[in-house]
Amino acid sequence: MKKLLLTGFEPFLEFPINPTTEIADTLNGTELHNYQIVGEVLSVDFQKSGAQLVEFLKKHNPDAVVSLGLAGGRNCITPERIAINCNDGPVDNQGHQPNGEKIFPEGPDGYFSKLPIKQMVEKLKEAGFPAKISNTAGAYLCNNVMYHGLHYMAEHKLDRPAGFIHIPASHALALEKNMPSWSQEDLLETVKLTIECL
Ligand code: PCA
Repeated sequence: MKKLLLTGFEPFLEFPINPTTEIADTLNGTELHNYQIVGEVLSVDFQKSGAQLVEFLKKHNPDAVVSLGLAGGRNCITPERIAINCNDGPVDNQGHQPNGEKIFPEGPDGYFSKLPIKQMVEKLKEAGFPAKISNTAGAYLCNNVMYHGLHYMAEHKLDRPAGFIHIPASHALALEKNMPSWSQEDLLETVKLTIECL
């Protein structure tokens, strides 16, 4: 059976709950569409998160990588098309705030996702879940982690599905912070459907 690394993030900024934490924890250790799922939760820390992902890639040597992040305010599931070589945005959980620096000074400007993002969007919509491709993952930790993963794949010449999917808030989070939200069950179901596309 193949192995899939599924990552979520811890809560950050004004969001006391990150629905991706629960998804990574729930699917950890399960079998899905011929993949053994290894779920891991990443910090929101410019100095640490990328290195954590790379450690998990080395430790688990997965056949596929799907990283999840919360996009508070988005109203649908958005597989990301591209990661850019830039750190920017608000403070991380350690109080660090980058200012547009490159993630890897010698790295390319960007990496395209190695996930079947079009098929994922089609599959989700067929199943009744609103979804669309996003052309920007921002420049915060989600972009940073996506870039780290794809950079590692490129450097090690690993041609494997890998990339990032942003998801909306869960209802539990929206009760704390008013924003568009989905049920945690639906969020979980959509992640399972995207894995089915691999
Ligand atoms: N979302 C943030 C970082 C962690 C998360 O879940 C982002 O979109 O960059």
